[in-house]
Amino acid sequence: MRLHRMLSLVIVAGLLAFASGKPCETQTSNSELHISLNKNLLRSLETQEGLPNPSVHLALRLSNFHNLAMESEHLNKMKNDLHNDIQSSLSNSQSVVGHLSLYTLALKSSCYDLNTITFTVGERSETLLTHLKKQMEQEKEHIAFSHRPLTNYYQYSLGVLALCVSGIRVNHHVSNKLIKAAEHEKFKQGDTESTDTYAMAGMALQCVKDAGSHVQNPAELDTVLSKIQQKLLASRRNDGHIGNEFSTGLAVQALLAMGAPVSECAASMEAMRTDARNNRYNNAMAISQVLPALQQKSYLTVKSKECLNDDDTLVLEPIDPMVVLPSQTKVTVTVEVVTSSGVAALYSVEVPKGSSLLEALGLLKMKNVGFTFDKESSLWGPFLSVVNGEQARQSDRRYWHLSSDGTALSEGVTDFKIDAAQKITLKNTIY
Ligand code: B12
Repeated sequence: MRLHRMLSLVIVAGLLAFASGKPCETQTSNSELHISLNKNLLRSLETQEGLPNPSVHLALRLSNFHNLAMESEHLNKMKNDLHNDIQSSLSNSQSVVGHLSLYTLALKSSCYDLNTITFTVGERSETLLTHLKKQMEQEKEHIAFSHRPLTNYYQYSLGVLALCVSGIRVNHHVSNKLIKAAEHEKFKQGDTESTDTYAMAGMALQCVKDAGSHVQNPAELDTVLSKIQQKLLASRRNDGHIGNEFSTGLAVQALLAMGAPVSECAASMEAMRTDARNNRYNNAMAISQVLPALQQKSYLTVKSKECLNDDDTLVLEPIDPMVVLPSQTKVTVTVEVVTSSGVAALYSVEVPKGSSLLEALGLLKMKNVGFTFDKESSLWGPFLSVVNGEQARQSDRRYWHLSSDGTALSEGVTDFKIDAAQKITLKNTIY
């Protein structure tokens, strides 16, 4: 009889836990894998060239494990180097909504007092959040005028999210533009839908809903949140990835934030764990979007972050520097360049098997056959911006699209490795 009562209690407790909607929970502990990804992120702080990456900081702070000394050193670097970089962009009237938002989220994840962070542009000194609000106003005006943000809807969503988790009431005209864009399916990258953008918009709008902020039409907000959830689930492939392996982290974060049931995330979590074990996530930026999801967190959790009793157990063991000698085996890469006017040129170069595409392009350039290129740095690494003297950049709404034997690459020039003979196409594309 007592056993029976106990069993009933267990079942009721189980049902309650289920009903209370702890979404996407996984039974088994995967701490070891998480620690290994976390250590790789920490190592990236030591090896990363260029600006300190706020997305990496955010992921480090959201993790269950920490090396507090390294995190605080990184925080200081951001407050100097990233801060100065943003300040000079602001002085040049550039839209840097994405960087401003990630910087805000990173500071907030370290429980830093945002009101003490200011930028001086011209003679005026204003807080970070004031600048972010102003930049979002400009983005909103640009959407009203030309039906697209100055940057893109991914960054626009980051802006809404960063303001919202910082406790700022997002102007309802600003959130409304995002609601309308999701409703009218404006989140495209070329002709394909951008899963990453749906995910970021989902987190942003969920935050607006949770904050109880004034929106023009609350029912419309609910409808659009379900639509985003459906979009994400509809982009789930048979192998569990949502979109591709690099959007799955953000997509799971968004589903978590929106309270999807367990069954809807388990396969995607497993797909990311398999990717991680197969070293698919080499890029620190990729890890920074995946690790929070694997630890069942989302960027929304920044809102309630308290920074009390943080673990401080992560220690980086020194690793022997591995000298990787170029492979003796050579493979032939054909490079096709298609300019904006549609003119195509073909080149060919032999490269050691396993070279990155960047190395291959470098070797081709050295052959002096008329092929040249240039790149710009970004949080994901080098972005190919000029080929044969022709620029394709954000300001022109063009980019050099990369594909191999007709299939679009899912990585950039440094991460994509040449393992077999193939034809790489660089096509100046409008978006
Ligand atoms: C918008 C976007 C684009 C736009 C950017 C311009 C714009 N204003 O809209 C365009 C269409 C140009 C673009 C192009 C590409 N993209 Co893209 N892009 C994104 C997206 C959705 C948001 C980026 C952003 O604004 N971040 C916010 C700001 C604050 O960060 P940021 O680093 O300063 O942003 C700049 C860079 O990210 C850069 N950028 C955009 N994409 C890529 C890709 C690579 C490899 C690099 C190095 C830089 C880069 O453009 C951003 C704006 O200036 C991300 C999604 C994500 N999860 O991050 C994918 C994403 C970064 N892109 C991706 C890819 C694969 C590409 C392409 C390689 C696709 C292709 N086959 O050609 C090309 C880049 C080719 C090149 N020339 O080097 C992948 C990268 C995965 C990886 N492991 O490297 C992502 C994660 C999408 C995905 N899930 O597959 N992209």
